[in-house]
Amino acid sequence: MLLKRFEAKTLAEALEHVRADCGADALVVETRPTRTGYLVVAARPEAAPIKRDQTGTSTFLSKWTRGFQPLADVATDFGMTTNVLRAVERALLGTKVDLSRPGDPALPSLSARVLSALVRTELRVEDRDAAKFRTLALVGPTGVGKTTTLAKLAARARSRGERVAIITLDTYRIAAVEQLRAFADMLDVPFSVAFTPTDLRRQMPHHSDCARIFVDTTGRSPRDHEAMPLLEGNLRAGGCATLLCLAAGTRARDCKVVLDAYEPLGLDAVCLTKWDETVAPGEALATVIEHGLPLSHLCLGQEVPADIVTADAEQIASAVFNLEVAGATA
Ligand SMILES: Nc1nc2c(ncn2[C@@H]2O[C@H](COP(=O)(O)OP(=O)(O)O)[C@@H](O)[C@H]2O)c(=O)[nH]1
Ligand SMILES: [Mg+2]
Repeated sequence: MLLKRFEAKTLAEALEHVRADCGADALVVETRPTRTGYLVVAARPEAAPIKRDQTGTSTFLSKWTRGFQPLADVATDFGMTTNVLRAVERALLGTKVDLSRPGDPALPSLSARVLSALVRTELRVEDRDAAKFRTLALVGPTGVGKTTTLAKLAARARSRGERVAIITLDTYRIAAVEQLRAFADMLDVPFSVAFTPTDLRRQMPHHSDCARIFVDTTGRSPRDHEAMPLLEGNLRAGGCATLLCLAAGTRARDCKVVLDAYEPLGLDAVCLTKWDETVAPGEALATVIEHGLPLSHLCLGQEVPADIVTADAEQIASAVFNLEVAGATA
C-alpha cells in the first residue's frame, strides 16, 4: 500500500490535504497530534485492498466498518462528527483489532484510546509555575459562562493559597460589573474595572504581588467584526493569555464560526461550558479537536466553585463512546 504523510496545524487542515491529494475516499491509517499540529498517514483508495462481503459489495461503501458501527452510533448520538470518527476508525485499521464484525472486546477501549490521542489538553492554565497563564483573560460569545468560569477559577486559585486579583473589561452592562464585584467581595480579592487598554496596562503593576490576575471581558457575537480588534488591543495591553469559553451544546457549524472569529486573538485554551445542559457535547468537542485547540476545563453547572473539572482526554474519550472509567469526573 502506498502510504503518504500529511502534516498540518489542525486535524481539519491535514484531512483537507489528504482529500485533495488522495481523493474523498482516501484511507486514513494513522492520525496523531505532533508538537506543531497533526500528522495523518493516508493511502489512495486504489492502493488499498478492497474487501468484499458475500454479496460482492465493497465494505468501504457503507459508512462504517461493521465492527466500528456500534461505537460510531453511540459517538454520533453524543454529537461526535463524522470527520473525527472517520479518523479514529481509519487509525484502528492499522491495529490488530477486528473491524470486520462487531464484538471484538478490545475495540471500545482501543477506540477511546485513539480518540483520546486526538483530544489536546492544556493543563498549565492552573499551574502556578506557568508564567504564561499568570494573567488570564476569559473571552467568548455572550452568556456562555465567562464570568462564572472566572469566578470558579479564581476561587480554586484562592483555595490553593494563591493571591488573586480580578479586573473586568466588561463595562457594557452595569449588572456585569456588579456581578463580578460580588464574586470578588465573596472571595475577598482586589477587584477593579478597566475601561481602556491604557487603563488595563496601568493597573497591572498594582497587582505585582498576585500569583494570578483574571480578566473578564464583554461577550461579543462572533459576527461582530469591529469588536475583535478592540478586544485584541486590550488583551495585548494586558499581556493576557486567552481562554475561550464555548458552550458545549453549540452546534458544529456555529462553533466553527466562533472559533474562526476568536482564533486571531491567539487562543491558548478552550473551556467547554454548560456541559451539563446538553446531551450532545460532541459537536463542540469535535470542532475544538478539528481546530487543533487544547481544552483546559469542562464546566458542569452553575455552582461556584464546584462545577468545574480539568479536561482529561481519556475521560472525555470514554464519555464519547459511553464507556465506564474508574474515577471519572467528566
Ligand atoms: N448549567 C450551567 N449554567 C452555567 C454554566 N456556566 C455558567 N452558567 C450560567 O449561565 C449564565 C450566564 O453566565 P455568565 O457567567 O454571566 O456568562 P457570560 O455572559 O459569558 O459572562 C448564568 O446564569 C450562569 O449561572 C455551566 O457550566 N452550566
Ligand atoms: Mg460576563
